[in-house]
Amino acid sequence: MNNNCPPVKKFPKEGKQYQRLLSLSEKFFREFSCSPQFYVRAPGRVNLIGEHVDYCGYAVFPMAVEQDIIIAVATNTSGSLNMHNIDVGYPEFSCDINDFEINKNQPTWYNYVLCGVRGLRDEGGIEGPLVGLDMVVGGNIPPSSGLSSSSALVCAASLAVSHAHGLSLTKDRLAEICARCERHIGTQGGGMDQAISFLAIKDTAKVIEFNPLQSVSVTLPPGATFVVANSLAPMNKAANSSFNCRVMECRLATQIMAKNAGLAWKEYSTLGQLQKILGMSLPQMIRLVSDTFEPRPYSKEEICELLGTSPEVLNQITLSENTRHIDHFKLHDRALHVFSEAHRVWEFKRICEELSETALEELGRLMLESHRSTQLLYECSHPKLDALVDLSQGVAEGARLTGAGWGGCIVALVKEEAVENYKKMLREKYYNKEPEAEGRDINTILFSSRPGSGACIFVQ
Ligand code: ADP
Ligand code: NG1
Ligand code: MG
Repeated sequence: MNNNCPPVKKFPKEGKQYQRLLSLSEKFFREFSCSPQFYVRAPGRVNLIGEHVDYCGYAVFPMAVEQDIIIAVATNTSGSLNMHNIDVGYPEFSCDINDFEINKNQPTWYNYVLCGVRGLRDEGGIEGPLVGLDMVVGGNIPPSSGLSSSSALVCAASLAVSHAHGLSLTKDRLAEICARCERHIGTQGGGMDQAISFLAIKDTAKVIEFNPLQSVSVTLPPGATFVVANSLAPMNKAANSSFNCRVMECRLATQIMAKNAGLAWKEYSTLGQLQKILGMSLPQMIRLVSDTFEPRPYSKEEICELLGTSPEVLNQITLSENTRHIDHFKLHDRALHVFSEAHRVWEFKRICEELSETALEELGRLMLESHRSTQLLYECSHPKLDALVDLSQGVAEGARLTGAGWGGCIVALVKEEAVENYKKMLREKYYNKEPEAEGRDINTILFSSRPGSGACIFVQ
């Protein structure tokens, strides 16, 4: 193993992590009558800025959170994959590790594990059949909240398969394989979640670029605290077509602009690819969007006319299975969001590096602009997320939805000395009035987050 591979760490001797590993080990013994051979851990993430741009080929700015998925693992000789979960809400599941189907219409928890296993089976370079695995999964990332619990589960599962087969895959390679894995469950995401889960380094956020995957650590300004607040409106991305519809709207905008530029439109699928070939700056792309599209929805027939193609070809070349039924697409607003958000990511990085006296205010302003763009142009916010962002104004430096949206969490930038006051304000004005918060431990739904470390393996 080298430094580029997920580190193998000694089983901790005390602390919260130790307690969690211990309870996984005990449950493992109860279910399988033996001890786990090793444990894998993959963290969730909070994206600070750069939303819905990764699948368009643009850089994002996430940091790993402390919360994670841990899986206790041992090989078996039966060739089966047996999964249990510490949380009894996730029922046990078994299948043949070399012969299973992933049901796209059913985003049940074990399907995410299967996505990770499938990714390694297809691309890990394992010769012959996979060895059977027994697993107990335990996680503390709030699910369906935009903190990427699903990808943490996928990444942990693939790391389990990789370690069980003695592979030495680098973090980059694992991130690339896992970025494609979740597509087996239907979501056409871009790779941010998997990249940060493997590449995160404690105490720094990362700017991550794609095609090829590259990342640089960025130190956040001193005194900047990022507070995550869960709106408690859940959103399972794989359960409907809203997420993929946005991916397709960006793809359709790309193809129409490519066609207008005299390019072979079928060869272009991301706005980033198009920008590159046109050799234009982001502000120029923003102007091109306004010159090309009107802010109204375009019907599928009209899009076919603009591309000079038929609905059948569009279904086949452009649209995902779960977006073929959609008859209207917004192109202007979606593309405008992507290009302006991509620009904000570089601005955010520049401000972190230049560290002027007004850095926190400037970062906060970008975060608020980003939120308004997701709310008004990308239409992926939720009234509860908007309420949290509005409440944050004046107390936090800025706030925005994080992750895919349509529910889930916001992230707020708060000056260190204002954090207690900010949390108190949200407790009084939001959580005390929110029925879903009743009986919940407030520390699991409203918490400050420091940049955490990336995926690893624990051995005893
Ligand atoms: P997000 O990635 O934003 O948290 P998703 O909707 O993409 O939300 O994924 C959430 C799904 O991930 C859950 O419905 C569940 O199937 C799975 N999941 C999350 N945490 C766990 C866990 N601790 N154990 C098993 N499955 C989990
Ligand atoms: P979450 O928040 O985990 O649903 C999704 C995508 C990301 C990215 C963000 C929006 C997956 C696995 N994740 O994240 O790639 O596109 O939305 O910025 O599809
Ligand atoms: Mg997810």
